[in-house]
Amino acid sequence: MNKKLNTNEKLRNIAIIAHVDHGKTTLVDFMFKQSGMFRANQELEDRVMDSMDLERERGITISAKNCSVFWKGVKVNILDTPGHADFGGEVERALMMVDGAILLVDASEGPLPQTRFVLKKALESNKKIIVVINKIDRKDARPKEVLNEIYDLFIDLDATEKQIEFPVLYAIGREGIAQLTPEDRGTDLQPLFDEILKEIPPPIYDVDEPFQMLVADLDYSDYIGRLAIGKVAHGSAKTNDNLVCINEENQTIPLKISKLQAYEGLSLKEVEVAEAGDIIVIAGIENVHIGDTICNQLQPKAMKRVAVDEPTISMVFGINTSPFSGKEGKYVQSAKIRERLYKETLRNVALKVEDGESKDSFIVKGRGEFQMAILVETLRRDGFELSIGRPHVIYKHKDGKKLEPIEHLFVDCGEAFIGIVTDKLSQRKGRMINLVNHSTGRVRIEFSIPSRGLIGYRNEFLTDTKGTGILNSYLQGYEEYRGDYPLRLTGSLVSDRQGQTTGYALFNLEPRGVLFVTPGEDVYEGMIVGEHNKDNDLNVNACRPKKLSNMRASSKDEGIILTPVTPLTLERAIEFINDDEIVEVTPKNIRLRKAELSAMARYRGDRAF
Ligand SMILES: Nc1nc2c(ncn2[C@@H]2O[C@H](COP(=O)(O)OP(=O)(O)OP(=O)(O)O)[C@@H](O)[C@H]2O)c(=O)[nH]1
Ligand SMILES: [Mg+2]
Repeated sequence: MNKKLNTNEKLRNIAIIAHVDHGKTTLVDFMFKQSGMFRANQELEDRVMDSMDLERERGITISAKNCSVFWKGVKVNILDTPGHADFGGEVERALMMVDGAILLVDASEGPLPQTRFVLKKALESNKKIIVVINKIDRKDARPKEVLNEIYDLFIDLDATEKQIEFPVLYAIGREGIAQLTPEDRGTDLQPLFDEILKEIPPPIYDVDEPFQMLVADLDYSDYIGRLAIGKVAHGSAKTNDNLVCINEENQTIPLKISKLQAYEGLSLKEVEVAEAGDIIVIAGIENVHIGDTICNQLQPKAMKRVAVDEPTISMVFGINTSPFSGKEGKYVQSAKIRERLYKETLRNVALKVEDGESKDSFIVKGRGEFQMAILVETLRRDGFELSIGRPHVIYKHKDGKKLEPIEHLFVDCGEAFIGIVTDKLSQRKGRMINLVNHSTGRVRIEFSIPSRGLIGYRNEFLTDTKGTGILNSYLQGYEEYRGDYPLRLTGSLVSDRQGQTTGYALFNLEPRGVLFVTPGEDVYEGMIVGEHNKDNDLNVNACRPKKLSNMRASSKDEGIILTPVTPLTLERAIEFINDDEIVEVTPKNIRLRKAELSAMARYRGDRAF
């Protein structure tokens, strides 16, 4: 083929990738501040890219976001990505748009499971990597060893010789400093910016090709409708241009660009012309999906669709069928929930939604229970009421065998906890593959364990290790099903009636287990009010009043001191429930309940969900 390739020297597109909390968003803050995008006296919030409410509250990045800075006359588009394993789909999506990546590694923690995942994705798509060993200000920083571990990781991932010759920088992201050796005393991020301009290739395009762009992200604006985001592969486009969109079925759908935007700093700016290599936002098409190609009408040519990793867990979402349904939320109908869930899949490549067995239920598939919890939390804040079932892993079948997803799990904990951790993980079909004792009082243990064994384990692990243990895992692949084990060793305390809880009743229930409710809460028959400390369910009366006198309201039992109740978070609720239980979610409350509410029907063995 006769290709006339050219490069756009005025542009660089990079993604920042790392394990969770290694400092990506903080580094982007300082890249902003130092590139002069902000006036000297302008206040910039910390972790400005974490703009969603949930991100700010939890201090983590959930969705990948784009921004741009100018350095020495070159526009650098920066994509900040999440480091939590459940949002790995966002990283895959971000990598579709860039020519290189900054791999950030904590100078003390070294490469962790998600470092491996993101690096693997970046190497597979042949991105140029700049390694930045970050947080060298930490007292326990060990930059030289960490660098060796990074080399080992590259080798382990079968990097080519060229890929292994990566440039390395050392940084204190939180102070906006990068330097070429660990010993230097840097003052700013100039070495990092210079390295980006030098090492990350400018976007390459074919001068003879007309406009072509792979849709890597979608957004929505109430004013201009659906927005398609991607890097212009070849050619250029102007507002009002007539183009086509090629979808997965290879159909071409005509479109007219109603608005063209590009990233400038933190916001979008309308542009006349989109040039080759830039990351742009196109308005003017309603029916567009991630992976589609937007291109010229006369020579429509689809780009290769990027395959992203398959979801590993599934959960049933349904309407709220509790006696309190419709009291606390704005949206309760299945049509609304359905519409909202399908809309979410347009934005999130790692999420799949299917209609469920009944018209009021939907099967949502994703990468982990945390991703699910975040989705449910988002819906809840939007005013939805819904019910959700226990997460299940997605099995595969091959040659008549049932295969299940297996994780490689890294446990870091105090020596004293080796026993309990190993014990619990082997109950869940985990196999120990390595144990390293650093002689510092802490150990690192590696396990190979079915993904289903980790559902519901994280909370237990934190309790078992007194809050000091660290758990990390990555999906290793599929293996033959390792057999059943009991899901939860405890039963539930289930309310046998509708009413309001009393301190008196709860006080008397305390010896039976751990309670989830406080006095004065509305409960209904079939609602779970606590975890039973035996393995069976127990129907209880949580509303029993103390002998009533005229003087005292039944829910105010003076003189009773109850053990404080830890508020139920969504994650805890999702991890807790058994197969015959569901979580009721409303904007105001999270309740646990039996799927079948009637104690009589449960006794007879009827099935409701
Ligand atoms: N000691 C030290 N701490 C840092 C440095 N940079 C960031 N941190 C801290 O590390 C924590 C995580 O920072 P973030 O920037 O949110 O990390 P992230 O990689 O964006 O996290 P996710 O997006 O959730 O994956 C914060 O508490 C930062 O203050 C650094 O250079 N030194
Ligand atoms: Mg972040």
